Amino acid sequence: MCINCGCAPTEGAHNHHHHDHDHGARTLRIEEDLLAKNDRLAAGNRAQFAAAGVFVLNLVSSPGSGKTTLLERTLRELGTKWRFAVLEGDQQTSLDADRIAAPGVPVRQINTGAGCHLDAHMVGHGVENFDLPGTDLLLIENVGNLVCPASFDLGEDHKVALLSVTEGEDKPLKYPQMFRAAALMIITKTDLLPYVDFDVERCKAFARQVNPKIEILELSCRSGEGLAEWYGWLEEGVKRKQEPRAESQE
Ligand SMILES: Nc1nc2c(ncn2[C@@H]2O[C@H](COP(=O)(O)OP(=O)(O)O)[C@@H](O)[C@H]2O)c(=O)[nH]1
Ligand SMILES: [Mg+2]
Repeated sequence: MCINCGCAPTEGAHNHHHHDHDHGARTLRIEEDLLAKNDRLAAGNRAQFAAAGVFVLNLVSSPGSGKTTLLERTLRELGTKWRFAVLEGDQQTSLDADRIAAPGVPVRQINTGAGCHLDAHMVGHGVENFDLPGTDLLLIENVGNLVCPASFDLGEDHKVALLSVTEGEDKPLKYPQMFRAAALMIITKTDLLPYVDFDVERCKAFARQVNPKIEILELSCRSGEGLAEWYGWLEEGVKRKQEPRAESQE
């Protein structure tokens, strides 16, 4: 377990000062226990979401990449088409949950305190008061952090990694675990491209280098460019998730 943040890094990470081998072995065991427990709880969440036919996304990025802005815009434009629910993760404050407050959309804030990621246990409790069978899409905004949330399965269908053009195109290479864990990378704030040295094609190539299967969208919540493709991606996911239920109801 990482002594600094209390979370469990994986492969290759963890070059802290474990000169003592026994201590290292014990640390590894605790990490495995922690992740195994999280995976069990995540499987429970996933079963619950599948039974309810809810499409669940776990939005991950560094702080400020535009997660809340994208949620706000999506709810504003699709909030009458589908039934949404939102979980907002942050260390402190309910600022993001307050921003999200949209008529008829249940929003729940989860404060992690010193914790740098959401885990399956928090999400399981977070959705307790949601009407899941009456929900099409559950959007989870994770704590802003490109490292730790990669290791924690919440029971989501997909992790979606946002990367804004002000962050540099090398981030998929620097934080490969996150981009490997994500099904979709969204390059955000494309309206700012004229002002920054961000090479979109290189960024895409880096992302595909660490995850050949990753899907990629580019959008701007300011100009609206690319939002239609994002909505299309969401729609496909919702339909796919609801198909098995629609068939069994025939
Ligand atoms: N220019 C521009 N700014 C954006 C865009 N999306 C978000 N922002 C700004 O980026 C900052 C951080 O956004 P926020 O949604 O809070 O990021 P989060 O920390 O990932 O939730 C805010 O000042 C937003 O207004 C965009 O598409 N274009
Ligand atoms: Mg936010």
